[in-house]
Amino acid sequence: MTGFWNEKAETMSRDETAALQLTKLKETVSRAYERSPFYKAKMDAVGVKPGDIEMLEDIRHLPFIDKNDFRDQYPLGMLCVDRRELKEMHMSSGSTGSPVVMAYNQHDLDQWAECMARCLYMAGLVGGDAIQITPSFGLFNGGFGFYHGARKSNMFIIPAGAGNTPRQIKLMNDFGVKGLMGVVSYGIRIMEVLEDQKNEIPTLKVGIFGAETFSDKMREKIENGLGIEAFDIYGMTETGGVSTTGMDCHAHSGIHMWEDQYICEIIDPVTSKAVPDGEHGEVVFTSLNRQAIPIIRFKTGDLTRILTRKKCDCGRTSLRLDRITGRRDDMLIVKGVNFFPKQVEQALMEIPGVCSHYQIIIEEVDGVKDVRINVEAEEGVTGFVVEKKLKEVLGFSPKGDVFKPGTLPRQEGKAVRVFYDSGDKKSN
Ligand code: DLL
Repeated sequence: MTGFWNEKAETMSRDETAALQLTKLKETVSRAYERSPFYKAKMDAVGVKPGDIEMLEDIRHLPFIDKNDFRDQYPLGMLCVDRRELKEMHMSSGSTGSPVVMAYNQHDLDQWAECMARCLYMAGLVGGDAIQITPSFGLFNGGFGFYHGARKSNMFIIPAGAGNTPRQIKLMNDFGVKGLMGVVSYGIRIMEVLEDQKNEIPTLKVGIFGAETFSDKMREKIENGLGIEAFDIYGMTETGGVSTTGMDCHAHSGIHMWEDQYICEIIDPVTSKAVPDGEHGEVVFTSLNRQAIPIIRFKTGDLTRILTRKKCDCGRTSLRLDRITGRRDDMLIVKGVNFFPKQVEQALMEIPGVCSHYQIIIEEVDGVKDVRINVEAEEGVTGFVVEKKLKEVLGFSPKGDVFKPGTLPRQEGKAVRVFYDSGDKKSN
């Protein structure tokens, strides 16, 4: 399908984008400074005033914020509008500390719906199509994010929420669902149950997944298992939720960032200095069109790179981000080798007969760390095969244990892949 949800916004020239960003940046910084004691104190501490923003590059003089600021300002310390204007809130708890809250006035809900509507249209879903939303409807932004965008796009919404996979499959078949929305691990779950049932969903054409990293191989597996084209949707509580920071198009050559809505910078996670396009680093977002809780230079913790600022084959002109490698705090260091869970996944998925569920166990004996990989696989796949493949990819040999399909534990919501032998677990 060709065309755009918002042609003007999605195809503007680089110069037009830059001009719009500068105007919106000045507005956002002024509003934040005038209305939020939090932002005023932040800017005063580094001696920057809104009037100092004269060109886009001046963004580099503004201070960063991060998750800790959100936590310290719990519940509504960062608010820039009257509390009585608020219409909705979402919250992420993460694994540690106070929760992160994002609040919305009507303008912000409209902005969220606009970002999602662009994503849905980009995936080939149009008004009247039946879509099933499987992330939970609650404080997690996933369920409602898809909902607001699908309402704006006039779709037929099946708000299934999380869990009860056999019922999800029945609903998709009974109502002729064309688009499935979910966190990546739930896409995998549906695929497994379909396989067990020797069932299929003939009407299903499109899957939109995110909230977790997934390797290209895993994407391929999901596409084949569900008979769909899978899209990688990005977003987070702090930017305003799923879809706000973009999705890939049919060309699957990077995530189209909505640049009229956000400025994206990539910085070195250690020095916080900007890195050139193409180099990996931490993603930093500044919102340009959000009122209740704008974000200015929010360090996401997510690692990736800017692939290109060139026009895409689809006609969109926004910069494209590479798919997310992992979070800064997900990087594992074992025997001097740094790696991300996604690399382990990519390697495992290349072994014929290996299924989609795995665990990375970090064991520590006498202060020395080691890794064990538990993976589900068909008969015939041995621990030796797994170890050999991982050695090729990681450069050292973790122990590999093979389990029968369906025997490793599953979680609802985002999957937990990394476990520590003390019994702690770390989500990724
Ligand atoms: O996970 C929003 C979402 C819901 C996205 C449903 C896609 C689908 P949070 O719970 O605040 O919000 O978690 C945000 O999840 O900083 C990334 O680390 C990770 N994440 C989100 N999308 C992707 C993705 C939702 N497409 C955090 N690929 C972010 C990899 C992702 N990681």
